[in-house]
Amino acid sequence: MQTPEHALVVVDVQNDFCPGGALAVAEGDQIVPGINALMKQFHTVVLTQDWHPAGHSSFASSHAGKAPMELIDMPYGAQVLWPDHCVQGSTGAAFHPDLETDRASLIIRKGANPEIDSYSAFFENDRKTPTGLVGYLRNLNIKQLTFVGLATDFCVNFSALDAASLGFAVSVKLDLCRGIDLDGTMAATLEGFGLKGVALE
Ligand code: VGL
Ligand code: ZN
Repeated sequence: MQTPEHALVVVDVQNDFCPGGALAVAEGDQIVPGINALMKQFHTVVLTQDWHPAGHSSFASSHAGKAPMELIDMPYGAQVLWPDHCVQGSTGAAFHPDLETDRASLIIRKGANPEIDSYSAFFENDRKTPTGLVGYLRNLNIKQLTFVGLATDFCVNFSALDAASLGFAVSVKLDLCRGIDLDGTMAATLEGFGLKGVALE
């Protein structure tokens, strides 16, 4: 069992990020049994859930002439355009059916603002609008975070880096993550973890 000051954050283990889903991450479903086992070792488990309104600005379908995986400039910076995914209330937005969600004390939903995407569990992609997660964790005196989930190079990446910047001791359990790898994003993610002191397990 981990100490009460060490929480587990399970990022976006949702149907749309698993094989057969709208934004499938290769082998995304294979991490579910290991995450279920790992959750039993933590007093505090937080789940994140990508949760977009229909017509979200991160969807390629919301931009005439744009295809998924193209980049556009948003007021807050560059944004990858994605296939429609994790639409609020849809089956794709639901957690993988085998994920044991009962031990989670908090489910934090992100990406609900139609104008701003949110990869990180802490801040939207404008890098300043908070989700509220840091207040929850600090209120519980949590000092250390382990991240697992999907996708390694997007939501796990941004969440872990923000956690490190916020002063938590951070590790990522790579065997319980899977990535998208868009033009070298996996290599860049691993390099960033090294630079920011995010430990790899
Ligand atoms: C994610 C792309 C778009 C993720 C979410 O969970 O990594 N990636 N929305
Ligand atoms: Zn999303």
